[in-house]
Amino acid sequence: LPELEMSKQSHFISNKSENTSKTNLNHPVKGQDMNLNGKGQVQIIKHPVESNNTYLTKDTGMHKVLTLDETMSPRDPKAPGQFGHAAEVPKGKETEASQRWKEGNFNVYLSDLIPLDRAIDDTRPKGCSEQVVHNDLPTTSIIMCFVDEVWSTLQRSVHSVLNRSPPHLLKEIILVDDFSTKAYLKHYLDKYMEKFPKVRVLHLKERYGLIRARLAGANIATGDVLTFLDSHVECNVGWLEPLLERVHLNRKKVACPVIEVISDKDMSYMTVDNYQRGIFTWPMNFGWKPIPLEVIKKNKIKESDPIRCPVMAGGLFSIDRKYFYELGTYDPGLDVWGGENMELSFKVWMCGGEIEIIPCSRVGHIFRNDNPYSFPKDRIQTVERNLVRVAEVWLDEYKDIFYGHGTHLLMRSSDVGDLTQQKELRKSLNCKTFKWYLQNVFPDLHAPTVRANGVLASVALGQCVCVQNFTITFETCDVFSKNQQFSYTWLRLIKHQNFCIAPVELKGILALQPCDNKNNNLRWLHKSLITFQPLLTDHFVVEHLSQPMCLEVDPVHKTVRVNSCDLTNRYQK
Ligand code: LR7
Ligand code: MN
Repeated sequence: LPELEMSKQSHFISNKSENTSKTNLNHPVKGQDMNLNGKGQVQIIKHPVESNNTYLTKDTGMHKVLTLDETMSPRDPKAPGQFGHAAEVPKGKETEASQRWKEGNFNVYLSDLIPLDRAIDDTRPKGCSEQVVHNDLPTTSIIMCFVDEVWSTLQRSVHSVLNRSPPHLLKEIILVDDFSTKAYLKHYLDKYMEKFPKVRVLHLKERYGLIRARLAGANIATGDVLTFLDSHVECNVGWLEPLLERVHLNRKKVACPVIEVISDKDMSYMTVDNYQRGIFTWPMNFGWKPIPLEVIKKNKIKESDPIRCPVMAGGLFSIDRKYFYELGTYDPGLDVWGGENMELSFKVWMCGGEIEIIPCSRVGHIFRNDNPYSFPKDRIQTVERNLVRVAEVWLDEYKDIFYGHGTHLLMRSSDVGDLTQQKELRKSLNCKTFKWYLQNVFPDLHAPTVRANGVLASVALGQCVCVQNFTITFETCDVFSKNQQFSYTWLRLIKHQNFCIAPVELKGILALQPCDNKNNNLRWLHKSLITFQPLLTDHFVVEHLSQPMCLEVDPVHKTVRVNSCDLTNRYQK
């Protein structure tokens, strides 16, 4: 994360017009006291667009992206945190600051200290300020939901949208209060936001969780495009038009800004590396992965070019409102937090859309180590349950990879709710398979449908397990022999065709049973035991998952049995 630099102001459209007759006055008159929390006035920017629309009537039907940011010459350039710099807790206030950390799991004290409308550096890559967009872009509704968000942080999020979005494109900001407990959100929020005609507040009567809260916001939205944001963000200059431009070009594009980092410790605004794709690793953990340098070079990808992403981070994106509903929105069965970004990403790609990161659009987000609000049920179980719903609906035969990577294995049978509607939806939308997604959208994901394929060789016998007439015996190893072929599945079954090795002995011979993914009794662990005895290094055993029993060669009958695990026993290797 490179050190922040003060940016040049040359390419910002500054508002020299003093014309005050306006129809689209979302902002209170300059000079009116907005200081409701004692931290100095908020600078309310009057955009040239409001008084002068001539820039929209160029012959080309296009105009240069509007940056509309007077906060680059802020009222108080010396204020702490200004220009996105790190702020410091004053001497003697350290205890207070550390006590207040838990209000939001970040430095709440500093958030209260820095201006609500502070300037941040223009971190857009080269070329962005010169980019042109259509004059007839769609309007957008901003939807921000929150539960017990820190007041100054919520205000700053709203002001950054108001100050840095072209007013004619900003239809409304919908604040969805997800049944917060804090008094200021119950009583004070509405009063403060009344001053901004475009801001609407929706108080939910019970805790909906972020997924259903977003849906409640979407249901009352009137803009052409829905733009979802977290409630602890700062939108950077020119952030909105590049997102709307993509949706305008193709209504099935879902556009995400680059998410930059607002430090939880000192509130500094830090830019991030370019060329990052949103990806996931098993078991469906979201992450970032850089595009390899040779790919960038070969394809002459510019820093400002949109980046197609297998998945989105989740919190910040623009989507055509009607398209969002055509897709069936989110699975409303997802609870509280987590997994919804995977769900929407798979749905978009597999059902004909695209997900892109737009480098010319940048929004800062406070990254925290822990959720600052409580979960109605256990947090981990909530997220896992959501992910299981996603896996069951979207992953097809690949879902076992997901199950095989986590503790999800045992979650499976537990209640994840009814999925018929979601499965029907997928059918009625005629969505493509997960296999298609892997081949076309995320080819670099390692996704073999089984853990391993091959033979089961006994070190002691120097022979391989083979299946003849439904009995298990040994013969000379032959990797091409069909009878010796086994696969070891993600659900830990040892599978030969449709039969699996079971820890049950019939007449001294280990049984083969029809495979059943739900049968815990069929699961085995392929364990590599590293010991300090040279002969035993890489001693592989096959241990039953729930009983402490290992597969063992019965040399007399030339078959396999189970016995208590014994590291020194060569017949178990
Ligand atoms: O019950 C809830 N009700 C809510 O309204 C729980 C949360 N919320 C609100 C909350 O106040 C916040 O504004 O929902 C928003 C997101 O919650 P966070 O900020 O606790 O989530 P996060 O930033 O830790 O996590 C990311 O993953 C989430 C998974 O469900 C959501 O998709 C978040 O929007 C998402 N955030 C981002 O994508 C920002 C970048 C993070 C990364 C990578
Ligand atoms: Mn967040």
